[in-house]
Amino acid sequence: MKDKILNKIIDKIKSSKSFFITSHINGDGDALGSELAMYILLKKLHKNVIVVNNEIPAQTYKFLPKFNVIKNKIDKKKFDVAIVLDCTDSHRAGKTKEVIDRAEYVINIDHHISNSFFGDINWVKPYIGSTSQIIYNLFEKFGIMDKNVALCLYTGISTDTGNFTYDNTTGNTHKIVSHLMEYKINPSIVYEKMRSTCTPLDLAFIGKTISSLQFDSKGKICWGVLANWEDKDYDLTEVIFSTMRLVKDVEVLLIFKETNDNKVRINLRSTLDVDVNKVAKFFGGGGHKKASGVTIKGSLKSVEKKVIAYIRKNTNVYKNKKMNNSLFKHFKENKYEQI
Ligand SMILES: [Mn+2]
Repeated sequence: MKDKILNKIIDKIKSSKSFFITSHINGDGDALGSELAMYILLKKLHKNVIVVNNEIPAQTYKFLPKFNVIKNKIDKKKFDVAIVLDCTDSHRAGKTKEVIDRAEYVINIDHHISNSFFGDINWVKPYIGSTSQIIYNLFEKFGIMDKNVALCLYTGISTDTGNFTYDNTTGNTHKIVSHLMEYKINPSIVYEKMRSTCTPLDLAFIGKTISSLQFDSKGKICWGVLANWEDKDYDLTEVIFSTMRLVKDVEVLLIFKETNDNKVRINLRSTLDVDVNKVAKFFGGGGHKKASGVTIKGSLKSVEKKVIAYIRKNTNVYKNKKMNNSLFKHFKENKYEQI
């Protein structure tokens, strides 16, 4: 099955001339890494190819080879093929959706369980940790690999596996990474580039967010609110999540962000068994079992209440009877609000 789809994609690439590559809004390491690897592949095959995203990516990623080819200007041209990477739905691509819709043929390559199969061909593998890991097979088939491609794919895989710590990290992930490492990737440089991104002001902002975190009375759900988050030129969501993850026994993590149009953007993470994709889906969003997102209309307070109540009632967050008593006691003594 896998080879059938893969071979169809290879045939389509071989027989087409012009390509448009895009991904989801606010591209992360996997989105950008897989886009740039694909760009390099198509260039090597002497194709006409451009990469356009909803916005110019965060400067954090400028260490990626060919970073500057990523533009955010919509081209009126019609392309033979649009390759959409790491994107659950063409709407998630933001303003590049119109170019996808115009393309003669759409190749959708993704690993989100909530993918809507919007392509003419859909190479969707929800059980693989990253889009970069999926497309590695394409490079294998073409027999094309070099240091630049390896760095792009490594960055994508490393990003979406939480530096090889999430449970989507498999033996196969390590096998692929072992091959990529032959191209002299320096993991500590990639890690530092991705991690050390904050300014002192960002740190103050993170501190403020962390000090106002809230917990449910059993200490299983932890959530925070990002104020004025749209003013930041770098998305601090993952940095804040990684700090929230330090709290013992917490199973569901949420970050609420107010948008200017009376909507609230919510990012959800799960550390154990709770399926946050189902939660996001209920409210009209989606993603993965352990990482998902949704935007809901309404005020921050009402959305917060609705979503937390839904998680408490409709997920297995309290299945594990062991309560987080130590945490509860600790926070009771402090200023943390309980509900
Ligand atoms: Mn991804």
